Amino acid sequence: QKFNVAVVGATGAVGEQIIGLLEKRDFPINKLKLLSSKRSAGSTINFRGQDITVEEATPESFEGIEIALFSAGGDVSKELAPHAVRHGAVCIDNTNAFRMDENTPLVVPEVNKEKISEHNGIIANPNCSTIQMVAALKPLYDRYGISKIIVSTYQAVSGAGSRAIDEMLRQSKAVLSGDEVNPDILPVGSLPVKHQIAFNAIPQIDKFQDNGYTLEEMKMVRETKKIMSDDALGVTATCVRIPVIYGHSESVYVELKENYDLEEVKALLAEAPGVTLVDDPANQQYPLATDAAGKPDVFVGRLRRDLGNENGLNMWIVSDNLQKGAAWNAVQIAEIIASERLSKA
Ligand code: 11C
Repeated sequence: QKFNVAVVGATGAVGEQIIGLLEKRDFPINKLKLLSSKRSAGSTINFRGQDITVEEATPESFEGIEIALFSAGGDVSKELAPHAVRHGAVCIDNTNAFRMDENTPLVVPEVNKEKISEHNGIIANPNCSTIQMVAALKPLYDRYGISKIIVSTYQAVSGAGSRAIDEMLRQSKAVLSGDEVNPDILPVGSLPVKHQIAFNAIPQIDKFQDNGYTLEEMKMVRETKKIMSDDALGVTATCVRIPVIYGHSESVYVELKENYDLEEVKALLAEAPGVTLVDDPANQQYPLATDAAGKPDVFVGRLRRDLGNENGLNMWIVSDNLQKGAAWNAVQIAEIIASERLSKA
């Protein structure tokens, strides 16, 4: 059996990676429909040697579609995912639109793939900075329990889209040649104040909420509790944009519920699915965004015990935000749905 698949947001940074992964993974596709906004429709994208014309996404685009992968922004998902469901498709949504909806599973396959079967037509893909953190922490959560997570992120500009990448490169050249920088996109395109990203670190990703945290920080708090199915789990986040193109890095402090053996922690992480341990300080080996870029794994290193709390553990977690943080997690979910359907067929 092969599936009729739609990719909504096909011309965007994440959509491009989804299409590349569907091809690379040899996903069982009967017909691939590539959808976008009216503005981007009409271009062609090559898939398995054939040029496919990108069409404007409308409520009727989903007729006959069985699996729809959305990454065209929350408003598009809110408007069109219900139509895709009406036409019988299962939607895997990469936006914030349905993540905290209690009828929508929020899934990282390494953590809670059993939730996929509880869907009502939509499965939400978490935020990139959350995905890589929970994938790395899951084996420790299962073995020791976790009471508190304190995370600071160092996030790549590609998280804010391809225009933010262009802005960072343009500003870098401008600084080096002594020209005006003229910030235009970051930290948040729709807000009036902009800041320089080149040679800088901006402690704001997305809009501020009434509680003083940004939306990105609150996504990490809420999504982590939902994915781990643990409302009592303490999470506090500070999210920072840095001038890196691909790959979010995270400094994570976790307080485990019991004392641990550091060598056992390393062994657990070395065996964890989707996780690669890179932790060899004597040889200056630790995860780097430049090494993670383009790869599906979550890389973990700099493991060390807190000096004051024997249950405290510090670590450094890096992953390509467009791969495991977005496209790969979504395609993994699609693969699980496809294999379940195939096993029932
Ligand atoms: C960033 N994490 O790096 C954001 C991008 O909710 O899926 C992903 C936004 C989301 O700017």
